[in-house]
Amino acid sequence: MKLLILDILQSNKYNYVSGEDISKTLGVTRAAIWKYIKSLQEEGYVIESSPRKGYKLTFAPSKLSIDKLTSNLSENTLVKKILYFDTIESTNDYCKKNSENIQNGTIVLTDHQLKGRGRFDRNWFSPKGKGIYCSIYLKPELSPYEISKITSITCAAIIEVLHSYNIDAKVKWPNDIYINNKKIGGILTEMKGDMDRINYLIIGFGLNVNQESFEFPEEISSIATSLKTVYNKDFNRELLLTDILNKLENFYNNFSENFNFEYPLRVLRNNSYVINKSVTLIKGKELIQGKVINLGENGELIIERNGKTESVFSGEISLKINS
Ligand code: BT5
Repeated sequence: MKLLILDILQSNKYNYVSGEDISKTLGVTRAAIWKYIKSLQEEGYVIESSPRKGYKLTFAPSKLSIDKLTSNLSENTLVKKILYFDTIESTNDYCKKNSENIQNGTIVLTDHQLKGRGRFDRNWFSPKGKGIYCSIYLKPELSPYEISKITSITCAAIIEVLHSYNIDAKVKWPNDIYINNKKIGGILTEMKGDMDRINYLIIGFGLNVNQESFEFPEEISSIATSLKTVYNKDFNRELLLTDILNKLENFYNNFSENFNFEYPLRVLRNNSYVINKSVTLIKGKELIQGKVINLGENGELIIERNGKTESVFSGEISLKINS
């Protein structure tokens, strides 16, 4: 029923359709129509309602074109299968819950996450049709100790792609992508394994693409941004995602086959948002203050504290830049 109502509104785009007409056409009560309209609004459709004129659709969230992505990525050796959902709780959670049944190289994509997650179970705001929400499920022959490098490689791939669009993006160690001092993306790498073997790996990343600044919820409105907010135009999500997955393929294969981490590390060092800054590292209840000197050979943070240098590995640590 909801889709039938949407169909009527879409074919009358920019014009009002009265509730009575919809009700007659579909044989449902006007109260029921109102309920479906509310549900469409919650999904990101902007529908104006007027007691006298009825309903008018003014904005429909765009949908990722999976056909386009499938053909764009046909040569990508990392992408063996694409699963797409209009709406899902979390693409990373989907991979986890179905880890026994999905094949190595499955990419899970969605237009909308209801429970998008960051590190430490923090929330990832994922409005419909506006961002990139992607998880890659892999079964690599890598040691679990390499996992933080996978996050670094993914950050570096996203940074290089954004630079190719002339976008000056930076990495806030260990997993945040920043533009203009605000967060535009984040990476959540998760794995299951034992001491010396990874059973599976999930590389999840989220990127704010076409959100307007006023669409961010209040709690992140001062720290979050999107490409549209900065550049005042819509970006093609399929092209951006294709470029990221192709760059990631290149960095990932070089790393998993030849252990080549040097190039991504150089990208991270050259585009760090934290080097030379004074920071507070938060590890549970412990706060560590220091100045970031560099990134080490394995992508770890090298800080100076009380006149000494220390290495900090990402693990359970959050980083705050001191003002
Ligand atoms: C991250 O966590 O930045 C990793 C985000 C990964 C999201 C992807 S989307 C596809 C895949 N499936 C998932 O369920 N997740 C992954 P963290 O460093 O913990 O940052 C989380 C913090 O960023 C939150 O506490 C907010 O302060 C802020 N935040 C939330 N949503 C945001 C957004 N859309 N843009 C910018 N900042 C946001």
